[in-house]
Amino acid sequence: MNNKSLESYLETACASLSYGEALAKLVLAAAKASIELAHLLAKSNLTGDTEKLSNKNVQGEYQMRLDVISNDIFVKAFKASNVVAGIVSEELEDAVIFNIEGNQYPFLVAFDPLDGSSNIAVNGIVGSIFSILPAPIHGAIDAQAFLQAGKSQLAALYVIYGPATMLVISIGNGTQAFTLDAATNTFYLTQANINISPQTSEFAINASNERFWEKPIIRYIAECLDGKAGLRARDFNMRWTASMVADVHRILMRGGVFLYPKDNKQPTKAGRLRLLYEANPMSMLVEQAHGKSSTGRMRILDIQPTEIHERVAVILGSEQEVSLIAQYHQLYDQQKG
Ligand code: AFP
Repeated sequence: MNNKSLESYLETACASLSYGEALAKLVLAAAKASIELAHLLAKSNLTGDTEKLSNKNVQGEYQMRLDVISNDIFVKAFKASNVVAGIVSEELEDAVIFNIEGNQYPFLVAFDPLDGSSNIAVNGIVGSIFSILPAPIHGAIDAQAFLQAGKSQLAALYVIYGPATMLVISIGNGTQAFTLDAATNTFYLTQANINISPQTSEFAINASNERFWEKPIIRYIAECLDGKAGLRARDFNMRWTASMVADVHRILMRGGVFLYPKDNKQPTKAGRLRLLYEANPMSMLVEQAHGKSSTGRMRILDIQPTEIHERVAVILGSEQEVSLIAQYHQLYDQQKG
């Protein structure tokens, strides 16, 4: 294997960062924990771990047993790393602060331990998503410390558990993809400095929600569906995997646009996806790969969060498509006055 390993990439890439050594330690801890989870996922049909539990998480969604198992694996890994002051997890109602008295650890981690877990029972693709934020040094910390705009992230990464287990990361100098060699439990660099094509003919959206969408989204999707005969003068393809990690990974690999817009199915919710541990890390990875990420009305990484499980509309991917969709929102809002 002549590809660079994750360890050796981090050694070089983090060398110039004041927090570089601690960041490398944290990323390797997350990588090691994800390998443990990958092995559990591979045998979950045999161990009966694919079952849905009777209890609901803070999101009001029924938990899968593997949601709980994966959360425990990562919480344990972050606590043991001794560089994480606290965590926010999709599966836990409150933030967990590891050292209540004066903090001396550099990072906060917000994560979704098992994204797309509804795919588990059908052997579909799932992933884990991590957002790494600076922790306030000294002084006690609480959940308020996590309420930082996404542009403050020091790093973002996800692991996708597919035919290959891959780890995709940005520490602010582009987006890199690593592939796991299961024989040696080592991640190797396979796609360096990913560049999302600015134009695409592929969109990802849960089309069953169409009747709940706002008009700019209805307009954009209708024009894609009109194909060659319509305004876009080309045919479009559609994909939807019900796992944000899988859809974003495809977009990083071959372009495309992912939309989970605000819809009127639950008008009080700003969107379905969570800002801190889904939208923000994915937005950093996409922007670092020269893509764009917006709510349709503003850049996601500029949003100032107000609570740790806040939801947001997400439109991300190929720059020209995201810009066009934002333009449709602007025109719609102007017409609405
Ligand atoms: P689960 O983790 O509950 O399966 O939800 C996955 C997700 O948060 C995100 O990964 C998908 O893009 C989106 O929800 C799928 O939503 P739909 O169920 O409406 O397709």
